[in-house]
Amino acid sequence: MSPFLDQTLSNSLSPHAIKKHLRTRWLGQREVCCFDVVESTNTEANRLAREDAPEGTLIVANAQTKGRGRLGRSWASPPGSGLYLSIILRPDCPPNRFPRLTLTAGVAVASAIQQTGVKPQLKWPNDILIADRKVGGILAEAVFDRRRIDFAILGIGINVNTERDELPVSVRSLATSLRISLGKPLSRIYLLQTLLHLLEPWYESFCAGAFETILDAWCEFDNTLGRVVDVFLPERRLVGMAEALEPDGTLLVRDKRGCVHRIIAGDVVHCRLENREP
Ligand code: BT5
Repeated sequence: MSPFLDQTLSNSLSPHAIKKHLRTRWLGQREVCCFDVVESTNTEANRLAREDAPEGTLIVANAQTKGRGRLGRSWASPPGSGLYLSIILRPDCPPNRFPRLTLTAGVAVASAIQQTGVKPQLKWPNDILIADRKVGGILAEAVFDRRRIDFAILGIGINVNTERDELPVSVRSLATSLRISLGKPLSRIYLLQTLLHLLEPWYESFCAGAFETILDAWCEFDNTLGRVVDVFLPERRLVGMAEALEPDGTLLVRDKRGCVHRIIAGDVVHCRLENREP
């Protein structure tokens, strides 16, 4: 039987259960904090990072009451069914490399999901999709000092055993879960351990500046390039063709007049996904 289907582990999110059989060298091997309910694991991680928690500290919750997405949006985090985690990272690199962390984490999340037997895709910059529906998201936040990243919080949410009716009506038509896709419940613990095991070397590549390899892996899961996208920028909206990624992960979008725009932090919607029926 696939260890992903081992139901004896599925709901025991404790430090002991997470560390048992965890095959990483350092990620999740030091401090692990498990909460039954928390507002947001990213908020907890931020607090712990300011108290000098070491790199690799892992914060996991069974449920979040104020799970956060990007740009003030929320992340629905029903109890017991999803993975909601944050990792404290202290990469020794300049602030302009920070956006690459989201793409790096995307590769690890997609690779972990692929091992369950479904085919994940990545939507630039932070969405994990299955058959065009969102199964997970990444929220990377950082505190910078003048020249370096002081610390980064890598927040990851995955709908694992989530049923459609556990999600708010507003996201149901665009969302899915591993259980919905596979037709079977999965072990959250084993998925978490697999994710940490895959993330550790990808993060080390990020720290070593090996972004070309990371981007190549990202492109294997790419679901954005070649599509018409709607980009919500702080001051305007841009519709165009997602043409390419620059070596630093910046998205190039060509508008209908032929002008190419470099998108560093925008909000991309794939046009053909709007107005989907549940
Ligand atoms: C994200 O934001 O996708 C990042 C989500 C990160 C969540 C993790 S959970 C652990 C850690 N602690 C936190 O507080 N957050 C992180 P964004 O790209 O802004 O997408 C948010 C949008 O996704 C929402 O506006 C909804 O449309 C949709 N959404 C919300 N909850 C969802 C869910 N459970 N499944 C699928 N889509 C969802």
